[in-house]
Amino acid sequence: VEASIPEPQRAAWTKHEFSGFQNKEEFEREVVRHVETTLARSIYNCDESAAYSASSLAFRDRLVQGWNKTQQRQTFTDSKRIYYLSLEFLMGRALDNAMLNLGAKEVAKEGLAELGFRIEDIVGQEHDAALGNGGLGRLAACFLDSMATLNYPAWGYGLRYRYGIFKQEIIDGYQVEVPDYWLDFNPWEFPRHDVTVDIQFYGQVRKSQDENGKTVAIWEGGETVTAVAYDVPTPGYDTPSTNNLRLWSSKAASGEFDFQKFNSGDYESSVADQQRAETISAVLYPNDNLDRGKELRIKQQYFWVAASLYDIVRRFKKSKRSWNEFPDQVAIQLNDTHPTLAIVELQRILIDVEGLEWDEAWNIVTSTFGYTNHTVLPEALEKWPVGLIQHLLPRHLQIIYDINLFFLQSVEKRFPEDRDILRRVSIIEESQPKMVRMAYLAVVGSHKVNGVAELHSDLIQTTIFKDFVTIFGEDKFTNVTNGITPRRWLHQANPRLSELIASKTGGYEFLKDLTLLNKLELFVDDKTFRKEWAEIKFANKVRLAKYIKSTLNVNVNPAALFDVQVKRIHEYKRQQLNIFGVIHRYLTLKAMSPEERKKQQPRVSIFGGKAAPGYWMAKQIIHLINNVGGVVNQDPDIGDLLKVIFLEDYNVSKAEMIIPASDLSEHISTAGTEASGTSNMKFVLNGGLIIGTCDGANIEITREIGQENIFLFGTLSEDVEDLRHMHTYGEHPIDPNLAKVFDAIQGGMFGEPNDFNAMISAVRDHGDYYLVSDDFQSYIDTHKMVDTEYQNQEEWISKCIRSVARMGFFSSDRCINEYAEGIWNIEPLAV
Ligand code: GLS
Repeated sequence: VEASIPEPQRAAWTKHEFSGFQNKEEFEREVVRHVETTLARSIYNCDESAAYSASSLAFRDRLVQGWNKTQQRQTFTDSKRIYYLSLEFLMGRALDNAMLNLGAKEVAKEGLAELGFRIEDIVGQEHDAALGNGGLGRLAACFLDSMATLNYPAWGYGLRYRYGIFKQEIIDGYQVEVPDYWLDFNPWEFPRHDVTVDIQFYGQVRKSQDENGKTVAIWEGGETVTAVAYDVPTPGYDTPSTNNLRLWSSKAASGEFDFQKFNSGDYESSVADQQRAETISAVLYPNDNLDRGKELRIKQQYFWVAASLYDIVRRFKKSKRSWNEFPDQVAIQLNDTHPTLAIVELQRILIDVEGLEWDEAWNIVTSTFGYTNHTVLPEALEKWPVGLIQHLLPRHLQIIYDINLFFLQSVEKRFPEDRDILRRVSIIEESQPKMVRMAYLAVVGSHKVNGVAELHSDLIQTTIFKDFVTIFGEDKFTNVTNGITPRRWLHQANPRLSELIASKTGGYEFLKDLTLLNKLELFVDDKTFRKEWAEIKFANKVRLAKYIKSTLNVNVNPAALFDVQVKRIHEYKRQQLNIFGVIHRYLTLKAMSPEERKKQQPRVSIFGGKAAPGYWMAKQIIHLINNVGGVVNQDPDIGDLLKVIFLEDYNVSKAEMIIPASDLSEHISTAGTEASGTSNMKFVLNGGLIIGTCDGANIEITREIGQENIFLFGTLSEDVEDLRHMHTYGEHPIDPNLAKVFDAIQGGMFGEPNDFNAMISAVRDHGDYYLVSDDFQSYIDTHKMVDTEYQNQEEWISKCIRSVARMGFFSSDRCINEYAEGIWNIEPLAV
């Protein structure tokens, strides 16, 4: 690799080895320097926000050193890299994470204290980087943390949305969406105005002959938009490795800003061009597990994958290797089908730009990509109208047709007797209008396809991809059960618990090898240990109770059982089941005598989560929860026995506060619908128990921690189809307890009687697709068991400790190692 500084001058550079800060004094000096120079403030006007900015800049300086070294090491060793393509990265806050990963939080805490600030207040100044909807985006963020921690040469590629996921306000019980403009001041990104790629849209394809007489396709005309790189350093824990997350921002291509128009006074339309280009990366689509098929969305997808591939190919070409080495140097993981066009784009680059033959190119392509499926919900599976792709990406549509043709030919040859198989597996769905099935394209164009939990990986192989298993064989399909980073989800979110665990397991090694948690089993019977454990849980609950008081002005008793369901609001996740259960509890308490009530276990039911703005039913669920809270929380008969709380604007940093405060959390999706779930892992890791269905990763959590430590209930996934069939064609009497709940709602107990008719009808009259009635009785019975078991605190805490001790498997480090070995074929870089 060539250095841009000639040999004789390099000594002048290297003598200035910059070390950042090593101790409290140096940290303070850096903060003061940034306040007084970078921010142009002083001792007279340094508020918490300025102290946050300066602290971040001080840490950023340190990150950059590791980052530079990591990038240089990757370039020099020229080892294989993994590129993780994800439309979502739900990063949360960066400062706290940087402090912990760099092992300098104590230094910062003391330094800030001397400068007159509390570290919690400074960390709390930061705006979440919320470039994601839910689990899928947060998984990508956990993966970045693990890839850096394990020293894998990895890059993330995404979009730099100007607006992340909206902020949720609750007004009169209804969700209202407010735009999240988060880029005011973001010290964690580096604009690379010199790293740009021009991306083409629309236009036509013309056939031509090259100098050897070979027919080639020329894609010309249309419009060009420029992608500008913004780099975000992502540090590993306890390692100098700092990887890069490259986010693309769109702007009008140079020359697009039409000076002709500008000078002739047509200022507005020239600005309009500019704005149209910028629209591409303007906003994150706020849907989770739902595909809306909007044109701008596929423009985002192509813009991002084309820029990323250009970058990847450019980096590969610097090594001057031959093309057949591409898959030895490059692994690309598709986080869901959103980046599937990358398959087509790489094929296009190889045949149209680099002049490779189709078969050689296609071999390279399929050896390079891996595809992770994150859902089997039909409404989430992406399909794009052929006409739209024809218009937007005419050359890509031709290539998709060719990929499909060759694929179907090979299928026909192998299964000549199955006349229907071609229709079933065709990448083009012969519907009106014709559609491109992105998941099929992703399967055909990848060498490995994985689901995200065992049940889910089995399901994709027996349902949506069944024919493809027959065609490609079982080896192509695999499972990698999701994981979470213990750095953020234990050490950062729950520092006292982390410290207690460290004191018993031999230091903080468990943060790098989570299986070391198993040493905690030795202390389950240790009374003082249990007491400390319980004190920490209580303190976390007190903190959440204070937050509830300050934001909602509701008093909740921290000694009550905190029962939490925080996640996106979705019918399949069944927050409606939860709130119906809460209403049932309320009705039961109301019917009791005061003496009987005294014997009941006090509870706080806590909800949080956003509904997609266009998802009307999900918004109704939020409304009902708030209405129930409005009635129950005021009821003097009930007092502390039951409180119902809806926490506004659930996001990553709120999760860090809520999860450590939970006694019981709800993971109650209809069996077979939640691909994995990852908050289930976070809650257990923080010493809470879970109530859940046999779905997603709940099943593996049960296997690891023991079924005596989890409250399972409800229909099994293998029985779901039959029940649905019965609902549609047979008898479907509503559960009698649930019927009473419906009567209470429709009798006006929780506001306008008719407001919730649709929610009730979905269960009573429209086939109860999510099996709310079928599972209701076992759900409330299981909650009764929870109440009884919670009364025996000693036993409850023992269960929590045992569960934590057995959670080692769910580290995202394990998960990334599985991807690296089984899919990417990549090794860590020695540090
Ligand atoms: C999701 C699934 O719904 C979750 O169950 C899963 O944990 C997550 C990460 O694999 O992916 N799929 C999706 O579209 N959104 C998700 O959160």
